[in-house]
Amino acid sequence: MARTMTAPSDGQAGELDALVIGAGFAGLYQLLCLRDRLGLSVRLLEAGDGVGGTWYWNRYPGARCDSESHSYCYAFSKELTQEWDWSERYPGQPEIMRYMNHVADRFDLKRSIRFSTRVTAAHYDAASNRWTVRTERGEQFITKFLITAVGCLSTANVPNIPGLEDFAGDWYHTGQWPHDGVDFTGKRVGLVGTGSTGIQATPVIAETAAHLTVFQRTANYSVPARNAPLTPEFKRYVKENATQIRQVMHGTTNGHPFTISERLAHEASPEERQALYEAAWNTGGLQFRAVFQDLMVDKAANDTAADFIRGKIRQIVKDPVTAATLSDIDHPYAAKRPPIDTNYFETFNRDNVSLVDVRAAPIERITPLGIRTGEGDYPLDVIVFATGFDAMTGPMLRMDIRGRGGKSLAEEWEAGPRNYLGLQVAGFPNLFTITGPGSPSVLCNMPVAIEQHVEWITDCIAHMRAHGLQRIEAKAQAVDNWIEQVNAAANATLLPQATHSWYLGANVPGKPRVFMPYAGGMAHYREICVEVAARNYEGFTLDG
Ligand code: N01
Repeated sequence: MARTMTAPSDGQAGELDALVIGAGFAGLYQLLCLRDRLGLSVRLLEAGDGVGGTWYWNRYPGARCDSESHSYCYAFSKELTQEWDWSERYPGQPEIMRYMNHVADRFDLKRSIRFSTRVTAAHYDAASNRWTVRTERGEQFITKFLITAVGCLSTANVPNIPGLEDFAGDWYHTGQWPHDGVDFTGKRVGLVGTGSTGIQATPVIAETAAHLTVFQRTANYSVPARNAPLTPEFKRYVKENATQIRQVMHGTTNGHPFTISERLAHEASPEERQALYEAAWNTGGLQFRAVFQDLMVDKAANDTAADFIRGKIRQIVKDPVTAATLSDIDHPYAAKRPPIDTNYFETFNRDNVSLVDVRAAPIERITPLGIRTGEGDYPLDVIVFATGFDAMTGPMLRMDIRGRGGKSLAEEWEAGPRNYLGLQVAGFPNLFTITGPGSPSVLCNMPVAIEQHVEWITDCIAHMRAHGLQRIEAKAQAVDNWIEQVNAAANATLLPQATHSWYLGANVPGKPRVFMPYAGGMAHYREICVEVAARNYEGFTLDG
């Protein structure tokens, strides 16, 4: 029989004011805001045995963030910004974990977190206006507000390739990496997938594996990251200019600490364009996408960037067949999430690395000895699946969430996610979804998107308490209007042209093809959210 856990944080008796699911960037800050700023009784439930969210699970070789360190962190606390020093331009997974543990300890958050506790179900009861949340351990929590901070990329997508169960070697998904690491020394390793993860892992695995075979289905663009230790001058600059840096991040489309050029690609001569791309290539990182204003909206402009990168791949990779396969890219640059790398293309010049084109000859099955494609057998000791995630909706739908009248979220989202502002689903009162589909989320530097959502939710709950309001629920009409805006924003860009992208759910067989994140830009989205709140939470029903 299920045990009812009604003791909330800090040992007080009774039901919870709020329950938060997930101890990544979003959950930790939401806990802090609700517990310490609003004084609510809050409990956070986390499946892992530590904080970190996506970084707790993604410990694969080369795991590192693509956002620059000084922008991939919280901005809400001046003291925190001043006391923390990042060591490299991009933070590696272990350093991000140190940071998140530092935050959790500094703000005394762990006492309100229950680790190793996976939420399996959350059901709403209209009569009591309460959510009952159940866990895999058989516990039950009652809460007024339920906030999911489950991340966008936390449900591993292991492809359903026949024969995997018979494989005699070891296999791993990068998003569920063993905490004590994997030793590739002397092993024949096969890596499936060439998204951001595969592109980060390839050079590192190649250093120790006897042989690494990369199985590529879709060729991908990548720009050098140019990671390096941060200089004392840069660290000082970050601390002295924290406010200005934050203003830049808040003013841009993607929440990064650099601005997007106002020039259009065709305004520059071919020589000038080449020089600008060359400079951006040398600078490295996601700034490459910001060289011209129209790279994400005008195919002809995008082609100029795409051709430049294809040319670089052909220059770097010595074997012409491998170079042709790596540069045969079928979608606009950055229409899929653009990876950045450290020696990815260079790695294919190593004697112990080879590329297999599984678009030309698809993987047929996994045999006890390795991977079989339409062209032959590849004997392997280890298979690494860098095959991504059931993104955005997956983490929500693997819980049995039921709103008014017992309607499940799975039913509500059968044809794709539907909500208002990415924050609330009609029929699911008092449930907030941090960085849910329909919000900028994965198109933005995540901590920026997360802080905006957490603060909006906190202000909303504070408003409700100040006005004696008990329930908030998105109106169906507001959802319809918002979905139209989400679709219009995506269609105004080149993003939907990458038809196999996980932004569209296309990487998971059977998943509805709906462009999930809001592509209208973080700065614009923030304004919309501010206006909605200022208009007395327009589009929501609030009642006592
Ligand atoms: O996953 P992906 P990811 N047979 O979905 C291939 C974030 N991230 O883990 O394109 C063969 O992008 C698939 O092929 P195709 C970032 O937002 C951030 O790399 O579907 N291949 C593709 O090549 C990123 O976008 C950081 O044809 C199969 C690959 O697997 C997101 O996570 C670092 C296959 C999957 O690429 C996901 O990236 C790393 C099959 N059956 C990741 N199934 C940061 O720095 C799939 N593939 C913050």
